[in-house]
Amino acid sequence: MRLSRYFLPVLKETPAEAQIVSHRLMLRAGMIRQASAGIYSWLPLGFKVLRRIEQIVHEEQIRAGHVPMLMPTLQSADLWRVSGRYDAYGPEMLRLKDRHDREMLYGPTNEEMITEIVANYVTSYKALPLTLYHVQWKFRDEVRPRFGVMRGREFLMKDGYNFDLSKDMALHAYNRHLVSYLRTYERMGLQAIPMRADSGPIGGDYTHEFLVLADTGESEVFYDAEITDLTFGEREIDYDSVPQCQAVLEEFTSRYARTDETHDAGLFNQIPEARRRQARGIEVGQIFYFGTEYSEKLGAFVQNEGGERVPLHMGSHGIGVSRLVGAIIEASHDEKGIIWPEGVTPFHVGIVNLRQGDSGTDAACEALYKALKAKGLEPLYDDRDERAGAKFASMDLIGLPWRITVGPRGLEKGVVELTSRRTGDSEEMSAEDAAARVAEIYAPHHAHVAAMVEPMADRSFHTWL
Ligand code: P5A
Repeated sequence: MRLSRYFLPVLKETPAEAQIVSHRLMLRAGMIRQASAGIYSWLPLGFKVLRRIEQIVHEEQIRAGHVPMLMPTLQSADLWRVSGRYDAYGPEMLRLKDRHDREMLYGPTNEEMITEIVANYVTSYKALPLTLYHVQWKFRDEVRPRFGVMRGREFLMKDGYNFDLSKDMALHAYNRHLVSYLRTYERMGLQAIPMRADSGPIGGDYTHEFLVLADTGESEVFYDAEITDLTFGEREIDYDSVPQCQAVLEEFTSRYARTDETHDAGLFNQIPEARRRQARGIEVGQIFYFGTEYSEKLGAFVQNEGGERVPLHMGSHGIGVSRLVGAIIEASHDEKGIIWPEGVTPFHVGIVNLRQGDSGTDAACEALYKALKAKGLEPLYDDRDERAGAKFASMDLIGLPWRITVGPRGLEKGVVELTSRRTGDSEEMSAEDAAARVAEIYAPHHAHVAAMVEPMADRSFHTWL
């Protein structure tokens, strides 16, 4: 993309209404614009990051064997009366009426709708196990929408629902989700710690929240410092394997890590004092197992192997896709702006032309731009007629992890400069070498996708490429 043809309305001033750094930077970097309280337009740069995050979520869900679909945002009140949640949900639910005076609502979640679908089509245990998910906008009329996309009223969520024959199988689905979430967050450059939590209006006995540690987080958390040494890394997990998923769950949940809702001071104090941590965190996901409550109410039963009619065991699993954009910025920025992890960056590399209009420099930038695109990368070429200082400031603000600077002085020596946004370190090299180096840096991120195309072909993965 050429910056002169893009829409990147960066702000010089710090917007007064934004209280936390991610909100300020998203406004300053021209990523979002508030439409009304807690409701945002996603401007091109913000939209690109949102899509990158969504893409990773899809890839990891599909890798875990879960099946994508799409349900509507508007739901009928009647469905929620069957589950009893129409009245229980309270003022957080946005209720509306259509022209025939039928009561509708903008879905805050989809347990009822998906259970109704499964109840209508799934009749035998042979169709199980089944996990369906979608990525769809939700609405929760939060009392205090704040911090930009972190606590929105309209927000994008990945929500998945498992249907299983027994509690044991549903707990395998729970573990499988925990494992896939760990991998999902790590690909986004985040450490998200699973913590014992409270189930709230979703209900159920088993639930973990995933928290990214940050001073601006809305949740108070207590944990054993050892947990922050754990990483999921490059391990290959067979998601169908009960013992493998169980082992990962145990590894990541055996140390003390709880939100304030489930905090137990007695247990916490048994951890050696030097390892006890009290901090704040951003909740970027939550998983639940809640048994047969929704299935019984909405009629989701199947015939088991013995021919008996039994209710399905269910759980639901959510990732805050739009909240993640803010959470990643909270975890990765400096005084100059955002620093995108390679996994989610809106563009792979920025090209800064130090002397726009100089025929030699322009030609070198054009050639580099084409060479990067030919390697499957998306460069953002700052071809505006601006001072070098202004170009650097914009690049630092929008946070692309790599920048290639092209100027007449370097070109005389046959070099450009490759700079890391994170460390600030620069290295001179030929334009060809710079393009090759950037391609190499991103190779592991692209390999995630390449490795999946073959085995996942039968699950229509290609539609997400
Ligand atoms: C699980 C999926 C559920 O709704 N039903 C379907 C279950 N869980 S949850 O914890 O309530 O939400 C899942 C994730 O959505 C994000 N989230 C929000 N993001 C931005 N603004 C909000 N107001 C908001 N509310 C929830 C969180 O990341 C949460 O973990």
